Amino acid sequence: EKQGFSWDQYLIANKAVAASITYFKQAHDPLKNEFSKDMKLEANDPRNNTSSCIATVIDMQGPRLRLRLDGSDDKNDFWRLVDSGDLHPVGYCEEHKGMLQPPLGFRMNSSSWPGFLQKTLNGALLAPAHCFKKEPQKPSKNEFQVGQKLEAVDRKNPALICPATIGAISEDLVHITFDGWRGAFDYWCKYDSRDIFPVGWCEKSGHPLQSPGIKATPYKSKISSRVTSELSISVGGGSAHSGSPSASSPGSQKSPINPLASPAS
Ligand code: MLZ
Repeated sequence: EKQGFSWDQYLIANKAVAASITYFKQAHDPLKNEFSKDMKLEANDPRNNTSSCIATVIDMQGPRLRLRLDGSDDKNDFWRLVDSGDLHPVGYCEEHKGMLQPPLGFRMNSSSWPGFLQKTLNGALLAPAHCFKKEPQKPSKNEFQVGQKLEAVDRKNPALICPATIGAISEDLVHITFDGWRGAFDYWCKYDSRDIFPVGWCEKSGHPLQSPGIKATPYKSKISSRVTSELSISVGGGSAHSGSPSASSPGSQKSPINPLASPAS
C-alpha cells in the first residue's frame, strides 16, 4: 500500500473534482530539471521586478529552484520553476541592452557593486542555456470553478506545495484555500499564476506534496488522527474548561482508550 496522502481516495471521500490540467499555465509534460546547486543565472528581483540580478541555485525540489540573489541576505530566498520567464542564462541582460542591478537590500555600499559583480561571476558555475525551459502558454481565460481541487504553493512557506480548493472566483482571480488549514494561508492570485498546479503535478514532477491540515474532513491520515487524539489529551488534561471544543464538536472522534477524555461533568 502507498504511504501518505492519496488524491484518489481524498477526491472520493470529499466527493470533489480536480480542476482540469488545461486551466493552468503549466507544462503538460513533466519538466526536466537540468540545473544543479551553486549554478548562477539571471533572475528578476522579486522585490523589484524591473531589475535583473545574478542569482545562485541554493536548493532544488523536482523542477523548482530555490534561488538567492548574489549580494542579498539569506532571508529573501525565492522559488522558481525551471520554465519561469523570470530566469535567463548569464549574459541575457547585456545582450538585451540592460544592466545587471544590485538586489534590493544589497548588503554593501552601492559604489562597490561593479567590483562585487565582477568578483561574484569570476570562475562561477554558469547555468547552461539548455537548463532554461520555454515558459508555457497561458490559457485564454479563467475556467476554474468553485470547489475544484488543485495543488498550490503555500506562499508563507514557499518550499511547500499543498492540497487546495478553489474557494471563490472574481474575473481573472481565483481564491486559493488550503485544505484543513482554516484560512490562515489562503490567498488570491491570477488564474495563470505559476504557483498553482493540477492534481497529480507533484507526483509526476517528483516534488513532495504536503498532506492536508488536520481540520480537513473526512479524510484522515494515520498521522492526523494521532495528532487529533494528542490534542484532546492536552485539552482534557487542562480541566479548566467543562466542555472541550474537541469533545463537543459533532465531527470529532472520541478516543475510548484515553482516560483523560472522559467528560468531567
Ligand atoms: N510549520 C507550519 C506549516 C504550515 C503549512 C501549511 N500549509 C498550508 C505550521 O504548522 O504552521
